[in-house]
Amino acid sequence: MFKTMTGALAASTFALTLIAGPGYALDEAAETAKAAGRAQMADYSAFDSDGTPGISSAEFRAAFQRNQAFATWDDDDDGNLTKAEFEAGLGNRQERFEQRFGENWFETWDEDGSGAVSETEYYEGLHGSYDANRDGMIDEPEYSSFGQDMGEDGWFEIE
Ligand SMILES: [Ca+2]
Ligand SMILES: [Ca+2]
Ligand SMILES: [Ca+2]
Ligand SMILES: [Ca+2]
Repeated sequence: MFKTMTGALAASTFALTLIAGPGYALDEAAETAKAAGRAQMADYSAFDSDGTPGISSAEFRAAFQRNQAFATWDDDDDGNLTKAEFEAGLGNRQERFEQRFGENWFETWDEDGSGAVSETEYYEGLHGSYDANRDGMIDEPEYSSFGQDMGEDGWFEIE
């Protein structure tokens, strides 16, 4: 009885290996590429591109435009994010998002009060939110919060 079970187990494990094998390799390659992309995005110097200390709003936008979060969350493709689109995109990360940016993040980012966050408002709002000391620049310690949010299970971990 024991022997039969072991045999059955071995056979099923073998079958699983056959099925999962090539797919796993592909997944792994995709994961490696993703991780490389993330590492590049998570590199402070990739953002601070102009040689002046800190990441200005323009530098932030230039580098972060490659992140797909805005386009992914913009469900109706109108170039604006409503609060509902943010919430749908964030899913269960919404609470941590609010902890990071404060309760009034949407009102703050929606600078013209249109009820939606345009792409410009989005990059400027984000830049302002990470600029904790409000000196107009994201320095390296401030950037570390941003790095976390781009990292694994962060809301910007979108490829
Ligand atoms: Ca700079
Ligand atoms: Ca939209
Ligand atoms: Ca707006
Ligand atoms: Ca700052």
